Amino acid sequence: YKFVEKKVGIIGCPFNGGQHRNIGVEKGPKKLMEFGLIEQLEELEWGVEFDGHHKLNELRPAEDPNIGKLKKPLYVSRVAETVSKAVESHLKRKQVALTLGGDHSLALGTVSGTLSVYPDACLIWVDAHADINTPETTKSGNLHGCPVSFLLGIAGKVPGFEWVNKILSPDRIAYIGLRDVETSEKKILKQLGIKAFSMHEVDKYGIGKVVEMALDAVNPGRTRPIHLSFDVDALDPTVAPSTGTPVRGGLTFREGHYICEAIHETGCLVSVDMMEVAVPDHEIYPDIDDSQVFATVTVGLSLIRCCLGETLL
Ligand code: HAR
Ligand code: MN
Ligand code: MN
Ligand code: MN
Repeated sequence: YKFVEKKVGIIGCPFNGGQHRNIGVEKGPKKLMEFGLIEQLEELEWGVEFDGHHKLNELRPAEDPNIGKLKKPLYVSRVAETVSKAVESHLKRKQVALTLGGDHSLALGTVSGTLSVYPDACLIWVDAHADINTPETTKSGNLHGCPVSFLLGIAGKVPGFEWVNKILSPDRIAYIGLRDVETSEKKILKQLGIKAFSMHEVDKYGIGKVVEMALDAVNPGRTRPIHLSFDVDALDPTVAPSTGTPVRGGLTFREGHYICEAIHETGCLVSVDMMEVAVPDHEIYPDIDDSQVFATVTVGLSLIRCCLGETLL
């Protein structure tokens, strides 16, 4: 490991304020832990630190009016700031920071925290979505569709978000798995020349070549720390059905795992997000059954294990 000791700090983030569905994305972290994450990482010989799930509900302001289209801006901002400090504290102690979500607006915090300890870090964003809408371009107003614009410093001034000051250069981010990108987002990706490997490129080159090209783009000498932000909806819905915004035509089980294995092999991984794992109520989402929740939680766990060195042989 180029930057950390073999220790991991788990940051549980039961949060759904960056999106509007009542699908239980705030219940993902607890489920991931209940399914034995600590034991699994100890089995891989990691020292594990877990301080309990963060009580993010308590950060919800009494009043939180929309800012333009943005929904719950103050809540999301406060939560992300708290999470950034948690990530920062684990990284400063030479641990890998492993953040469990929760909706993907949390990554505004996790990546900011990573950049504050490792200013030269690069970001691999694995997702069906680009999450790069700005406060101006977002149609939904959901902040889980916007974190990357804040991280790149193209979101403009938004009250409450003044703390976001660690700016990621556009040549330090690469996407893998995209297939549901809005026109507004495509324009931003093009304008900034951001390396993005959609499912089209995965089909064309294969996942091995795609990961190599992504790493060559953002981390050519494999000398920079890597933050991996993995949105479980990057996987095909047949593999990870229990998530807020499933999009068909996604990564296979093995493609998802390959990404994690290859990033582990660089020795550069310092921070990992596993986001958007949902645990819905049967009454509200009768179409998602226990076996689908089981599949999604267990694939989340096995992706995490691969990030931390689990191999097939
Ligand atoms: N692009 C849409 C929006 O901005 C939906 C993106 C959010 N979905 C996610 N994030 N799960 O990856 O609202
Ligand atoms: Mn901690
Ligand atoms: Mn996402
Ligand atoms: Mn997504």
